Amino acid sequence: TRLILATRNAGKITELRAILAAAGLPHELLGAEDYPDIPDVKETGVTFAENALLKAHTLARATGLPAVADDSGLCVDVLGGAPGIFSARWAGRHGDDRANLELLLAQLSDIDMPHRGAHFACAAALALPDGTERVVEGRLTGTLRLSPHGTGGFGYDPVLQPEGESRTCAELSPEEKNAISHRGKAFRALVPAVRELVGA
Ligand code: ITT
Repeated sequence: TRLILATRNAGKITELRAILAAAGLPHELLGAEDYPDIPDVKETGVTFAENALLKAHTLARATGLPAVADDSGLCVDVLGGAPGIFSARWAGRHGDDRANLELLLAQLSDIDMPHRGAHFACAAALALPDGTERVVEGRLTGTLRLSPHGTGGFGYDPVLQPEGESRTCAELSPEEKNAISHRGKAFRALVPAVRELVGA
């Protein structure tokens, strides 16, 4: 059976392929790039779960295949949970990871270490062409460092230091990050639903 990943974010695609393969899903994973004609999904939801479902339903309907989608972001305690669902376009241009990271560090420049708590959140959604849906969430809690460290991962990884770690997410190996990440937790929790609704 085939599953389509409803994301155009290269960092997510790499992680999702590894997470789902490690969880033993035998499905052939197609990327949204295999379906270039599909219109961009307007992320009009106000929660990660709503946006993940929007993306999964749009792709499932357009392709006739079961689709999984990820909506995720960084929620900063002293910013009242921002950037949250706006994490990908915090500095203005969608997907400009470097500008987003710079803006975040500038916004937190007056905030010292004990007050730099934050978490990554991920909603993992599965949608079938007939409209059946499932969605689950995962979190990774930590502290935001004062400057970027490491070259791995993507997005805000160079500044988020997971609780109990001395390294940032960008200093972890891909396997280490996936084992504890918001995305790893959410998609491993989605696997039983994929088995139940898609098979295998
Ligand atoms: P798709 O909608 O095509 O999946 P996107 O990048 O637009 O891709 P989102 O709207 O879910 O996806 O935005 C996610 C943003 O949150 C992403 O651009 C990063 O800035 C941040 N983010 C999410 N997961 C992350 C992670 O594991 N590490 C670092 N930053 C992350």
